Amino acid sequence: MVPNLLVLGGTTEATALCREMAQRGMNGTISFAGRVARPVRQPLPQRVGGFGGVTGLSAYLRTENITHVVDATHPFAAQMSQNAVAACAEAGVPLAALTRAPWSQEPDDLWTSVPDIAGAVAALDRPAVRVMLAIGRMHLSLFARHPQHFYLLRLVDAPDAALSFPDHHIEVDRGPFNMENDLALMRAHRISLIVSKNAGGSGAYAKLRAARALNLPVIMIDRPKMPDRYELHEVRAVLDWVSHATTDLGV
Ligand code: 3Y8
Ligand code: NAP
Repeated sequence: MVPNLLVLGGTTEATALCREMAQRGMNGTISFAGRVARPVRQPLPQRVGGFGGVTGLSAYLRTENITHVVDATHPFAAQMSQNAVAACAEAGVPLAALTRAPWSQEPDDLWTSVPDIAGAVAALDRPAVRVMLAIGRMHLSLFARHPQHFYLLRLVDAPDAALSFPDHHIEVDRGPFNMENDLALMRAHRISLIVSKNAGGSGAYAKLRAARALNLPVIMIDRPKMPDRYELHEVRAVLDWVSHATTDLGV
């Protein structure tokens, strides 16, 4: 049986995997939720939009004759990862997650860890500061509870409606980011506090390097709990798994 992969994408690692698969002439499709207007062009065929829950995903696996699923979604995409575990079990398709280790605090880092986004909102219940809120768009409205702050918001797409923050600046940009730009951004807006998800990987780490250089405190949001699944951390390990998992299927 020739492998035919479904890569659940949306991360730097997913893109790297697709590039390697294309170079090897492997069959596969990368999937996006459709969260942003123009997902980055990928070297494999791509599909955009939800599957329709677990049943939709397991039906997709069958109709598209998917032989392996690689969940290379972001560590905060917990619902997609849960659905992938359930759908692959239902359809009897091998699943591996391509994920990255969480960032750990360096000696000069000034982190305060909070368990989730609500924890980050609660941590902003303080007199006015100038916050770089670099957690995207999906949960912004929760922070409107603290209008006393100035917010530097970094978004992949310009918002289609006015935001309810009285004092904010929107930076429309997509990563991967670099330290020089993030340093300049924090200086230009006189940032005194950063809010970040513990995304891991390299694409979003620049702001933490910049925060360290400027001795700025960071509210670090811990990752949501993930279901038990087979986890890998390197593209090469995924490709090895595909060949072995194929063999395990006896063909
Ligand atoms: C649609 C697909 C690649 C993938 C690149 C990575 C790195 C750059 C850094 C900051 C943090 C944030 C955000 C971020 C980064 C990579 C990676 C990563 C963080 C794209 C992409 C999609 C998304 C969705 C988007 C979320 C948002 C989160 C912006 C593509 C560009 C903040 C996560 O407007 C929205 O609705 C945006 C939604 C989910 C989190 C949120 O809650 O708003 N990612 N990001 C995916 C889909 O439709 O399935 O165009 O490439 C991908 C990338 N974004 O191939 O190089 O691997 O993490 N993405 C966070 O970490 O906090 C920005 O500003 O410092
Ligand atoms: P989520 O909350 O875990 O998933 C919500 C629903 O979105 C899923 O049930 C599924 O809908 C759909 N979905 C999610 N990822 C999908 C994918 N790759 N392909 C097809 N459908 C998908 O997901 P999220 O946190 O909104 O993340 C959405 C996308 O953005 C993912 O690709 C993720 O890798 C990327 N991303 C997220 C973050 C973040 O901070 N959350 C950061 C960077 C990149 P159905 O139930 O209908 O199938």
